[in-house]
Amino acid sequence: MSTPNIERPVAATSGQPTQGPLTHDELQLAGRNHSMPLEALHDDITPAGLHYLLIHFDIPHVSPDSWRLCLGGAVSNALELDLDDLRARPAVTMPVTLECAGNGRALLQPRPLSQPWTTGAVGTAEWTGTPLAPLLEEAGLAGDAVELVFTGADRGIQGGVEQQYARSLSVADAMHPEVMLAYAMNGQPLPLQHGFPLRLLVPGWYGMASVKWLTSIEAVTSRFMGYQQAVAYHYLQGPDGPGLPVSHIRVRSLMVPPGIPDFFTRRRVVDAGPVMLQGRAWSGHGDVERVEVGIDGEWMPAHLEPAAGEFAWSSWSLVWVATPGEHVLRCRAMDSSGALQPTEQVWNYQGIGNNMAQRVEVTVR
Ligand SMILES: Nc1nc2c(c(=O)[nH]1)N[C@H]1C(S)=C(S)[C@@H](COP(=O)(O)O)O[C@H]1N2
Ligand SMILES: [Mo]
Repeated sequence: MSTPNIERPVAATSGQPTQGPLTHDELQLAGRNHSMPLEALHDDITPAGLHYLLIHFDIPHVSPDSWRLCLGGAVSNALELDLDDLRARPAVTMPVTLECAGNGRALLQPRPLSQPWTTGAVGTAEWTGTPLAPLLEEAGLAGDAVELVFTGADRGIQGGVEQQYARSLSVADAMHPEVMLAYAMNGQPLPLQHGFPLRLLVPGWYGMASVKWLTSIEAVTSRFMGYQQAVAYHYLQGPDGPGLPVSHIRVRSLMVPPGIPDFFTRRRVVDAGPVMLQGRAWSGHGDVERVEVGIDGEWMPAHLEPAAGEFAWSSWSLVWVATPGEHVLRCRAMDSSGALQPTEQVWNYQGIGNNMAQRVEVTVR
């Protein structure tokens, strides 16, 4: 099976990973899909406008008046709900750290051609919605239902396949209590770009699972083989699959780059003396247990605060006494599964899950 890379434009540049300069196609994607500026790591909650954004196709135009969510397929009681129906149901609000599976892709060498993220494809918003499990219970899943397929209103072509953006979850995964249908972000109706009027939210999983502009949930009796499920989002060593499907977020930490940036290179300039290094760390495989900061290759434990929520990042800090000269700062986290961020790249064909420890070069004056 040929497995073209997930967010790669089907254009002259698609094909093998490259060592070459950034392509026009990557630039187009980078302009549409922005990172979170790392200085936003200062705050528990990322303002919607600073939260990273990933949209494969176009933002669909959805009219809230005619919009309906259809829950059907292998169920005994198909449901059709409008936004008021969903808002009238029990509501939960939860901070959730969302990260794109492709975060770190453009730092890989060679570079898989797709959305060229460096490190900022992450954000933590306070999402409000209604839990999915009770809705599935009301719909009455058939005994032979194995998965739920979640389909968005957006449509496009990827890997030569015309499609609606769609992903599935096993019945067991979909029934997790934290999985919700979200209609608000940071206390406001979902912004258009984040899935208005409704999105799925699967806390702990990389972002691809959290289908935006949700229009239907279908219970199916065999595994869903749509493009975003069966071709994209696999850990692979080459173009041929199947590889391992991508699910939960790998442990990662990031720091607010200290001092001030150079405009063009963004290299940091810092004054000598005590500098408060701080950042955030998160994992979809359990709590963050430790964060270490590397100063010129020497690792030191950082102070770690409790997470803002079960599926939200934790804040960390460490005072560094900066001495004049050139320095390399890094950070790495370990989670309760024992996973530790690598300091060297671990390459894969789609450029997925690259949680290599961040590296910040600093000139101290
Ligand atoms: N319908 C739809 N849902 C989608 C996508 C999309 O392109 N279309 N992108 C996915 C990917 S790859 C990610 S990382 C997250 C990004 O969510 P955000 O833009 O709200 O940060 O949405 C996911 N849900
Ligand atoms: Mo993503």
